[in-house]
Amino acid sequence: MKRRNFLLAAGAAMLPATTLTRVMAETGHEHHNEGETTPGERTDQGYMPVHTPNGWTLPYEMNNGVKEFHLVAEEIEHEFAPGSVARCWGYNGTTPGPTIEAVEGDKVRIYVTNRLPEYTSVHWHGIHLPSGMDGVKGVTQPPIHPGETFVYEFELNQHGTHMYHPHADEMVQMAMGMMGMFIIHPKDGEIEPVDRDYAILLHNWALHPGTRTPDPSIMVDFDLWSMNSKVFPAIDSLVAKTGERVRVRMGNLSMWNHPMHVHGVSFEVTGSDGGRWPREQWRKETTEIVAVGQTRDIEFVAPPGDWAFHCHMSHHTMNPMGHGIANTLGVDQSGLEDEIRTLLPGYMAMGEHGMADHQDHTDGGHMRGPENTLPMGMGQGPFGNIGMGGMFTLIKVRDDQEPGDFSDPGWYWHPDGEVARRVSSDPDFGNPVRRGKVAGADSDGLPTPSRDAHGGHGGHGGHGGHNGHEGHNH
Ligand SMILES: [Cu+2]
Repeated sequence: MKRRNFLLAAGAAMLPATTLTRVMAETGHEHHNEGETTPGERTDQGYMPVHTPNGWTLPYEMNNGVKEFHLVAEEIEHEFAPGSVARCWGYNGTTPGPTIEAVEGDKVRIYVTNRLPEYTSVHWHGIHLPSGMDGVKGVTQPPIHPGETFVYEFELNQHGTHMYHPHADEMVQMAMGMMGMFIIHPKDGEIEPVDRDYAILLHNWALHPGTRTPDPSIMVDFDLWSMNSKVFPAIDSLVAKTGERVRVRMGNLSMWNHPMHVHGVSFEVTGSDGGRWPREQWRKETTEIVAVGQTRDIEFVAPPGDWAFHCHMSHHTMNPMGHGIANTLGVDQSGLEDEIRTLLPGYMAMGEHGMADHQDHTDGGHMRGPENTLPMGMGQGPFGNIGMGGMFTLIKVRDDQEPGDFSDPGWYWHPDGEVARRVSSDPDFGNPVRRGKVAGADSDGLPTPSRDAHGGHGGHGGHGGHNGHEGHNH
């Protein structure tokens, strides 16, 4: 029995690769490093391996010039963030499955063993291959039934950021987490070398409050928005040394497009599953939509600081919330709260001033919330609660982060005078220029902009009133 098979049989397949390596070291057995890569160190083939935050890269074995990989489709227990654990489906013990890495020109042989309760298949998304290796159940191959192992073999004739996922009962299998990244490095090296290469798979989940299994029938009302199947604050930070060239490869196998935004830099969009684009096609952006089924590579030179990196769909940076509930913004619910408490002891009305108070109540222990369900926003920063969750993480860039060191450096220490600060606690401070009708004591409470700022007041009769800008004209 091969060493690797022994470990898999011992249940080590449930452990992340780093743990697996440690287990191997601790057992004192000799093990070869073939196919295991270290982010930050170039491989024998000359490429810089990718780093998959919260994830790992699948080791391979060379067999007569062919790179052999082995994927196991199986049910797993997955934690989205502390306080939310679900029964999901993935590969080799994780969702997303391990990242597969290879080089243009490589011959690959990928074994797929099915340990799910239903059939499956694997489609190699964006990769050029013989039709019969394309993994569409019923079209190009029979199903891989539970207990069976199929083999896929093809030669890689392209480079770029690709993905893998089933094309068999895919509504269920994708909703349960079956997906992974497939990175092919160019055989002739990069136009411009990168120092850090990150791979992130975007996904959505309908893990309804109080439940433990994702609901595959949901089409729009998702509860969790994830990077590599984790939600903030459990998503690893992306780290870099000041001045390093960072590439972030993003794939999207969710049901929504995600406009991914990086603070602090204008990045260049440099590639996709079509490969790294020619230089003249690179374009500057600060937000790039990664549409469903697409991959996009972005690159930037890292400036020092803590920089938010997130989807710009505002709901995608929140955690589970009720759908289809009444809008309570600006509504005094104090009477209602007492009535509901007679039916639901402990009920707490919220949302009158926005939902920011939700996290304070949850953190303060006033409100327990449903079992196995995260608060809408969670995570503590150096300045208090972080008002975002879901598809959100930080890019942490430090002058003294060693090349190849991917450990989290903690919070940024801002130089003196470089943090936004309070200069007044007076709401009337500074006489700012304003237009429109401001909600207040003499209004009906609705902050409706006035459409007749010039019409209804008998001309420019020298009134200052709410229209402060007119004062500047005199
Ligand atoms: Cu999004």
